[in-house]
Parts: sequence; structure tokens; C-alpha cells
Amino acid sequence: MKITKKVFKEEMIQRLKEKYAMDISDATPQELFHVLGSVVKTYYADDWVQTWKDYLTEETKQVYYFSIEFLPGKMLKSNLLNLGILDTVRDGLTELGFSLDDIVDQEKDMALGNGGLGRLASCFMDSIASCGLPGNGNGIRYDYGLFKQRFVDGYQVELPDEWLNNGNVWEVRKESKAIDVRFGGDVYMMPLADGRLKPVYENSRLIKAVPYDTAMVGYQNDVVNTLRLWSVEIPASEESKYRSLEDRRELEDLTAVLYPDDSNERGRRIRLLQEYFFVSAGVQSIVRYFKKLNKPLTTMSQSIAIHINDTHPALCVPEMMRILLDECDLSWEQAWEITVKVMSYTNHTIMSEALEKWPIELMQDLLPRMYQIIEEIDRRFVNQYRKYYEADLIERTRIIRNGQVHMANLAIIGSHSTNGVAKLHTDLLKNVVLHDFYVIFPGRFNNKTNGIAERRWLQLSNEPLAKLLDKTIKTSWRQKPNDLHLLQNFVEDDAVLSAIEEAKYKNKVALAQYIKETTDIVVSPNAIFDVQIKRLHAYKRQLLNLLHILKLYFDIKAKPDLQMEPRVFIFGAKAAPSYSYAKAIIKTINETAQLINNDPDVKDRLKIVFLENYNVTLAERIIPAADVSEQISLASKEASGTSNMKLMLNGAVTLATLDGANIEIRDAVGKENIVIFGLTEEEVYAYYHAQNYNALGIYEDSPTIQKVLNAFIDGTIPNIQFEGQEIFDSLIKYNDEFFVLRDFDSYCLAQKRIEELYQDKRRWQQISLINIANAGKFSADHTVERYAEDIWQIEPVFAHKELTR
Ligand code: GP0
Repeated sequence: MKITKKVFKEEMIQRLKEKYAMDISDATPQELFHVLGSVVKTYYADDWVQTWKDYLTEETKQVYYFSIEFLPGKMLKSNLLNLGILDTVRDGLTELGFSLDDIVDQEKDMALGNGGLGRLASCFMDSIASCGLPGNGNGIRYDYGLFKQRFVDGYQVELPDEWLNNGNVWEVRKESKAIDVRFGGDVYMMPLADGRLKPVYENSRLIKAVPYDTAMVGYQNDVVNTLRLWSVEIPASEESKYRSLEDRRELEDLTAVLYPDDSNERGRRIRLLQEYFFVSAGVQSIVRYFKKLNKPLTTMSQSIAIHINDTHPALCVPEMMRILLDECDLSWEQAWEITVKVMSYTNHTIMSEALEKWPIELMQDLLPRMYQIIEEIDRRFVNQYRKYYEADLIERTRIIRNGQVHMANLAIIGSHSTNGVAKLHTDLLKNVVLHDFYVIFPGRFNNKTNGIAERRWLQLSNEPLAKLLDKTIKTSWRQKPNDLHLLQNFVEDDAVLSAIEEAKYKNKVALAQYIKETTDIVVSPNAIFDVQIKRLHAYKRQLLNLLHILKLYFDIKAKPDLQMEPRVFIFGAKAAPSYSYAKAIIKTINETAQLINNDPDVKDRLKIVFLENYNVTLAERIIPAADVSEQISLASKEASGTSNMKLMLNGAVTLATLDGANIEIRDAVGKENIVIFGLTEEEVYAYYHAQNYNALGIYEDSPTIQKVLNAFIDGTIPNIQFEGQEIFDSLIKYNDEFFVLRDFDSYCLAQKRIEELYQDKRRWQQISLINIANAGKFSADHTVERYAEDIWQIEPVFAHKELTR
């Protein structure tokens, strides 16, 4: 559809009149946002309907991406970009006397996710649509997204995220597609005359799952896919069962909040119900759709792929079995074959506390039929494989053991594909963490290195760089991320090199402004902007970063006229509300910031800025302005990382351990264009095997480390009596689980190297250019294309259109 500026302006004026009965000149940005949102919706409405129809009539195979988290952030600008009307709308608004950016600010972040996992799901949604792949998201419409973080006296305080307060322009409620979900009560199997068994439910409850659909607009390709999020309601037929307000509340709370722990969910009833709720609603609606196609159920895998994003949706396996057995009357063998062919699973971590397990009693109590089916899957698994493998291996891989249901085991056994999210991670899965499964099912394991939606993380968030790229290498990179390679030809071009620096400088000025406004800290855009942005976790080692900052600080104190490249250390991180160690680190960083930022001896050589409420929108501000990308997790612990890719794409230089996708970034840019330090994964495992790591010994041997660590307990860093001791003890008394002290010297040297490189201006610009030029391979477009070919076996729809044309 061709939308001209004139048509757009008229439409805005008209709609504003209809909706708010006012002249456009009187409208607030908030009112303009709502009107603009609804106008944009009309621009993709036809394509959305058409995409549904095409999939149905052409019987296209579709993937359904099940994820308990989606983290899209704001959607207005990306919809405009993908519709190809960003400039038209911006110019039109300017002519009407408004700025698009002010209006964009009005949108609340859709923050229905914690961190990497949820953001990955959203990057995939963008890329699936943009590659013309038939795919849909399936998740939960939480009333409250991830908490809003504030700092009070340096402590993290959590406030509710009331993102739906002003309504949500993008969603469409589809009452007519609601689904009943059953839970609780008892179930027993009744034999029918023909010998089959039917489940009979007693005292179980029905809840209504209502879908809210959001359009996933593809990049200038007329494809509009759907993200379907489910919300709970009490069905009319069940009203009488809810006598008290409290009864109702318990139920309505089911989709109220997102659990704020990004990798360690305690076994809470509501969480298990959330998992079953969106899985059951999603799988039921998929089977209902498939039945419309009038094809034999045994061919389901030719039309449907279901992806299980981490184990939270692993109940997809028994739920599909339930539907095929109880509602479609298939035999176990038939149902199982279909289920395994349809399902695939991604593992996102090797951290054992994140491998989900549920107590048997809880599962039996809340989901009795699910538990029966899981028991039978487990029984058959043991029966089938004990012939071939030793008893221990079977015991370790079975689903039910030690009184718990092991969700990863269920996902692996019940699907045809298990993938890790970076090469190293997949190797660790095969060789260590999931080795037993790899022995049984070697063909099921594969790697799919994560990727990012480069449209959002460069085209939208870094306009100065995007414009420079257009000027230098033309615009094809916007469609084909690999064309960023063309920039490599300019690595000796002084004009381009300094233009890259100028673009970065512009972004740093903008971030410095934001820092001033939000924290009142003044930072110089000429300083190195050194950035660590990610969830606060011990294994991600924000602490290592802090120890190095303290070392620099003591260097200055010891030698007041020390020459040093000025640095601004920028942090963004939320801690899970119950993760007290992570919160202690936040408090300590904030107190250290107070100390250093206000010490006149420092003379602006060091600044620490911990920005509140890190989220997608804040990431979009920080990343374009970053010089240094801190990716310093202990080798083997970060499955992939994705901020590493976003920062590289924006020309930051990576300072990293050989962990997750950092290894692949090094391979892409060459080892001269990245700064690597620290233990390798082999060395970490060697310590585990020898059990000879001795943190106290390192402390005793190093005066520098002593000086830095003592600052935590001797009052040097103020107001952290309790937190300082907790952190000190974690390193010394509890032997430093993540080898922070072991990597400290190596990290300091690497930081020195960063400084030297930065001082060689031209060299730095070249490294920056090379990083941008080689970031195309981390586009999520490539990643989802690999999933599509290798795992889901789906094809782009325009291939279809071409054929039928
Ligand atoms: C992994 F297991 N991740 C988990 C989890 O529960 N939550 C979560 O966000 C992250 C990883 O930590 C990651 O390394 C990875 O890239 C991301 O999942 C997507 O695969 C952080 O970037």
C-alpha cells in the first residue's frame, strides 16, 4: 500500500477529531500516540488478514514458537520501519507541528520478559516475519510485566509495571477464539465397550483462556504474522463455583504477573499453572486449526511445528498426547510419533539451578492427567532403552526421579530436536551437561547460534551510524545484513573512519545528556564509555568489573597525577527480587559510584553510572554510545549472550572471556579486533576435576587484590557493612564460585590493552569499523532461516506466492 504524507496527515486530523473531539493542534503526545497507533493498525490490517488466509488456503506449514516470555519493547517505530513509512510519518508529523520522537516516548515498553531469553523470542518474531516465514508466537499476556527498578539509598526497589494502564493499542482481543483449560481435581480412566480408556474428571476446574493477538509486521514484505498472548477469565458456566472474591482472585491472578527470576524459578503453584495454561490453550487452538484443514492427524507434522523455548512450555509434549489420545482417539504409538515429529526444544543454559524440576505431588495435584501421561512416557522410555544402555544411564535420563518431574528430560525425549544457542554451549550440552541424552539420541542435537533483530538494534536505534552506512555502502545492508561486509573496503579510508567516530560521538553526547537528566552525573563524551548491560548474576561477574574500577581508583589515590584515559563505567542491570547476593552487588556498585564520583582527587578520570530500570528502550539508548562491550562471564557459563552482538553491531570493541557467542565474535572479527582474557572453558573444568581452586591463596599472594577486597569490609566503601561482608565472604570464605579472583589480573591487563588501543585513535576506529562490518552474520534473520530449514522444515511464503503467480 502506498501511503503519502498528505493522506497520512489528513487521516491523523480526522481520527483525532473522531476520537478526542479536538483539533490536532490541541492534542497531547499521549493522545497523538493513541491515534497514530490506530492509524498504523489500519495500514497493516489488510496484510494481516491476507497472511492468515494465505496460510490457510495454501496450507502452508507453520511454526508456533511457545515462550513464557516475550520482550518486544516499544513497537511503534519498528512497525513504521517495517511498513516502509517511517520517513513519511516523521515528516508528516513535523509538518503538523509535532516530533515523532516525543510521540514514541509515550509508548510503554511491553516488558513481558526478564532478559536474554525473552528478548531472543521477540527478535525471532521480527525476523520470522521479515524473512517471510510462516510463524506465530504463543505466550502469556501478563497484566504486569517485569518490575520497574528504582534505587533508594543505593538499594534496588521494585515497583509494579503497569503497562496496560493506558490500554494497549496494538492488541486485538479475540473472544471468539477462547479456549477452556482444565486443572485440579481427580481423574480416573474408564474402560469403554471397545476396550479403550476414557478419562473421567471429578472436581476439576475449567478456566477460560482468551487470546490477545498482536501483529508481527515483516520488513517491507507484506507479511504480517501473529503473536498470540493468553489471558485468564472465569467462564460463564463456572461462575457459580466461585463463591468468594478470594476464590475469584486466586484464579484471576493466574496471568497477573511475570515471575521476575530469569533463571531460577522456585516451584510455585501459580507458575506451574501459568505454564500449563498457555501451553494447553496454545496446543488446543493449534489442533483446532489443523482439523479445519481436513487432513489425517498422522500428517500433522507436515503442517505444524511447535517450538519449546526453554523448558517452561515442555508440557506441550503431554498436552499434545492428551489431545490426540483422549479427544482424537489415537493409539499411544500413533500419538507419540506425531508428537515427537511436531516438537522441538531449545536449551538456554547449563546452570543446573535453572534446569526446571517440579515435585511429583504438585504436578499430580494441579495437573493430574498431565502427570498420568508423563508417567506413561517415562515408563515406556525406561522400557524401550534399558535393553540397550546401562541402568545408571537410564536412571539419569528418565523423566521422573527423586520425587521430581525433570522438564528438560521431558522436552528432549518428547521432541525430535534439541539445540543449544552457541557453538560452545552446544558442545557442552553434548559432551557434559546432556551427554547421556546425546549417547541415546545423537541425531537430535544441533546448534543454532543466537542472533539479533538488526533492524531494531541498528536501523532504528542508531540513526547516525545507519545514515553513514547508507552514504558509504548504499542501502542494501538494510535488507541483507551480510552486506555490512562492504564496509570492510573502507578500513583504510580516513574519511570513513573519522565519520564512524563522529557518529559514535554524537550518540555519546545524547547518552551523556540522558545521564545528566536522570542521575545528575556529568560525564564527558570524550571519555571511554565502558558498558556492561545484562541481568545481575554472579556468573556474569559484574563484580569483576567493580574490582577493576576499585583498582584504578586506588591507583589514582596512590599517585594523584596518574595519566589515564578518562572512563565512564556504565551499568544497567536488574536483580531478581529474591536474589540477595545480586542486590548486594547493586548496592555496592552504587556506593562505590558515590565514593568515586564525588572524590575531587579523581578529577573526572573515573565515573560510575548505574542507570535505573534497564529495559529494551534504555538498551536502545546505551548501545549506540558504547565504546567497550563488557562480556566477562566465567567461561562455560553464558550460554550465548546477545548484548555482545548488539554492541558489536554498533561499533563497540568487545572485552571478553572465551564464553558463549564471544568465541564466534572473535572468529568473525579476528583476534586482533577483540580483547580476550581469562580462563578458558577447559581450564575451568580442569579446576572442577582437580578441585584445587584456592581463592584465599590468590588473595594472600596479591597485595592489589587485598587492597581492593579489604575496601568491602574496612569502611572504605561507605554504607555497605552487611553487603560488603557478604561479597567478601563469597570470595574468600566460600572460595569464589566464579573464579573472579583467578581472572582478575588477566582482566586488568586486558583493560590496559583497551586503553592503549583507544589511545591509538586510528587503530580504534578501524577495530570499530571491522566489528560493524562483520556483525551481519549475527542477524537473527540468518538464525531463524537455519531453524526453518533444519528444525521446523518451513519455507518462506513469498516462495509460495512466486510459484502460484
Ligand atoms: C538463559 F536459562 N537465559 C536461561 C534463562 O532462564 N534466562 C535467560 O535469559 C539467556 C542466557 O543467559 C543468554 O546467554 C542467552 O543468550 C539467552 O538466554 C538467549 O538464548 C543471555 O544472553
